[in-house]
Amino acid sequence: HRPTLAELEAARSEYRSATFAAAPILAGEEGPDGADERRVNPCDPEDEVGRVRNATPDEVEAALAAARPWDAPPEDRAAVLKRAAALYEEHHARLFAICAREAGKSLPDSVGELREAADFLLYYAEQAKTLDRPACGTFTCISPWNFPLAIFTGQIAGALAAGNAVLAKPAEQTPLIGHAAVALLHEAGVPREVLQFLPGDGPTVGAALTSDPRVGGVAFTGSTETARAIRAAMAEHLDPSAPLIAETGGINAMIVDSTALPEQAVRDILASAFQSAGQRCSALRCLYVQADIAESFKRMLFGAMDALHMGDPWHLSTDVGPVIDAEARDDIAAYVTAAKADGTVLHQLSAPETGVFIAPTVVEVGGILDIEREVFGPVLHLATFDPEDLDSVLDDIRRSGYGLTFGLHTRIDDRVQYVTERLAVGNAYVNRNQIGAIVASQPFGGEGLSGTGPKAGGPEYVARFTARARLREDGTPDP
Ligand code: TXE
Repeated sequence: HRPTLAELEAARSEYRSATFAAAPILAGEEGPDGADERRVNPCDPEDEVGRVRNATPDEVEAALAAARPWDAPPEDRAAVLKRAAALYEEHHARLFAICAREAGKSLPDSVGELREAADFLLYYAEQAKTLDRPACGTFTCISPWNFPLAIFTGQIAGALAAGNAVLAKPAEQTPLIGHAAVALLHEAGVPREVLQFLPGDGPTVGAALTSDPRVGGVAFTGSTETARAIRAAMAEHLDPSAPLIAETGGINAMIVDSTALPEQAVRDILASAFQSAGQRCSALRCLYVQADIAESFKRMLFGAMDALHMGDPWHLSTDVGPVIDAEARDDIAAYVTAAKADGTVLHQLSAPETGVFIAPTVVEVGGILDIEREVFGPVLHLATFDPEDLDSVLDDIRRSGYGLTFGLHTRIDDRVQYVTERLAVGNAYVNRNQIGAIVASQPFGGEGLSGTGPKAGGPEYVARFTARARLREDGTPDP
């Protein structure tokens, strides 16, 4: 379903000032009433989007005790997941509204979230019918705030398709969207003891849900650091056969050589680096431009940046919305301030006064190795290279240790093959925008520090949510 402009306008007027609530959804009795922690719009601190009550330790325990794998036949599970996709579509206006007001997502981004979430449900429903191994038991799904509907739903759908019980913990920043999604999954027919919802903090609720021996597997998307903590907790407390499906960050590069079509490269760079205010794990972080075209290319890039419009994500003219919250804004702003002090800021737009905005910024660097960490915002690093040094650019990119996305703009066919053969990245994009998953046709996932695979939206994903019951001939488990 691609909403029309009129539908988007209707969603805006219907849900502009509605309030939402999130609290645990358990199989058995739920704890105290009353969601009391306020959630406000990152664009407008006066706009209360809703209230949240996090899961108590007793509720986490009750959820772990009540969880039951989904013993319905695969065809029935598939039918329920497909019904859920239809319900998501039916309730699109409400979901768009929460995505925009809780997560600062632009309307096109929210439309993308819903389409990806629905596609995951439909695709994994089909995969459910082809599995020949049993479920792991209870799966914990821990998701980030930057794709609060698509990633949240994709993890749950994968685990459910394989017949697991699911304990879903949304990111602290986006419980309202998670709550709405779980309510629709239940309405579609997922039993309550099969899917429970536990909003709460990472170090409390998240840690409890990844260090209990009753958990048979964990799906996680977020930072590499948290993935490491979860892996350590699992190694200590869970059965060694319990899988960890981790999708983490990236310091993603793009190379633009002198044969590239500059208009096309600029358009793709703006989308890759600044869409969603750069808060995508797939986002372009470090652009390498061939030195002999660098001056003219920079002029063209900065001119195009000047035309970007920052503001309320609900205005269709908005290209760059806010970042997720004040903490993220302060963190990115401190990074940009330090770059300014070093004299490396090449270009910067100006941000609106209210709301947690970071203006798109370009910082000059010597290469990826000068970037200390993944800055999760609209900050693009720029380096130049001489064509005879292409190999050292590739070395530099490899040494970051990440391997999520990579982009190349060139019209030299041999170079495409040369470069892509030498980089271990999950998704490489040639002469196009570095985006994420296109379910069923472009599976998405990373190598190295960027994750464990298998790729979301691809044919192997759901099978990872099953028990490794099979052994190879030499007696070792077949992953
Ligand atoms: O992630 P966190 P944040 C990466 C990206 C970015 C960073 C920041 O690198 O810079 O994450 O996002 C839960 N045990 N990506 O700070 O902290 C937490 O509650 C169990 C990549 O939000 O890792 C939340 O639900 N769970 C990316 C989830 O982990 C714990 C998408 C993610 O939080 C926990 C978003 C613990 N000890 C961010 N600590 C992508 N690949 O798309 C935290 N959590």
